[in-house]
Amino acid sequence: MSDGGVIGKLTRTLAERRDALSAWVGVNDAAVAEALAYEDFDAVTLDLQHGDLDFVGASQAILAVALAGKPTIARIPVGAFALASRLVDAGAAAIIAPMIDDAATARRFAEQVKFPPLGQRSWGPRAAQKLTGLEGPEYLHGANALTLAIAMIETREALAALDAILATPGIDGVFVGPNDLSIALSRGDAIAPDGAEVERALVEVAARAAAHGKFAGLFCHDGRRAKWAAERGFALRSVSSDLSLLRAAARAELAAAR
Ligand code: 3PY
Ligand code: MG
Repeated sequence: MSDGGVIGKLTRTLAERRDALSAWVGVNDAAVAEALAYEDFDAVTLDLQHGDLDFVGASQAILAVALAGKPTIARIPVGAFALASRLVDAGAAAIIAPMIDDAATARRFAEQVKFPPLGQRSWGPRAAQKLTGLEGPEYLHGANALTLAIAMIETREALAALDAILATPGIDGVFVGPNDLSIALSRGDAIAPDGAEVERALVEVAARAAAHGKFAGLFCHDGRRAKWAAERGFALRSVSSDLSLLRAAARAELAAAR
């Protein structure tokens, strides 16, 4: 019986090491995800909410990342739960859903990622069977444990409903969006992802997730923040983004050249 192949790697890393660093990609070209996959990341996240990625581009990127031996996480646009099903069929190991504000929305999301009896995912795991090494009934029975549904916590409503979201069947973990959370906490006044209000909320999110036996994740704009977050109990952290890395490298080389 397969251990879940490249898709199963994400679940194993989170369960065994509680430490997964993900690249963050918005460019709709598999070559970008592929290049980052060959660096020492544990996973690559494709951003279909704020990046240019579309479904076909994401499907191709998932395969390129898999060839590098890494699992892919996909972030869907707000409420695009049908797309979550298509992305797990295409071989995404996890889906991050933004702006999950209550248990009912968390449930609707998880239902599209998980097969019955846990959810209502429809059968059609095109690339997912190959990438898990599980076929037919083996995939049907193994997929729910290998394919993660991750709810984003980035509003006041989500913080208020945190326990209910974490207790939702099929939700495997939560992922904080510190930019939106800071906008919400300041009532539209500021973008302060590293501010004191967000940091207070992060302590609470990590503690509540641990109490529910689920993992917490954080969007981190750089490696230093990702290390800081690990020390505060965030198992899954993104590190910078494709375009930020490109611009930072350009600035560094130009400074060296001048
Ligand atoms: C946020 O910080 O709000 C995010 O969603 C990260 O992309
Ligand atoms: Mg956000």
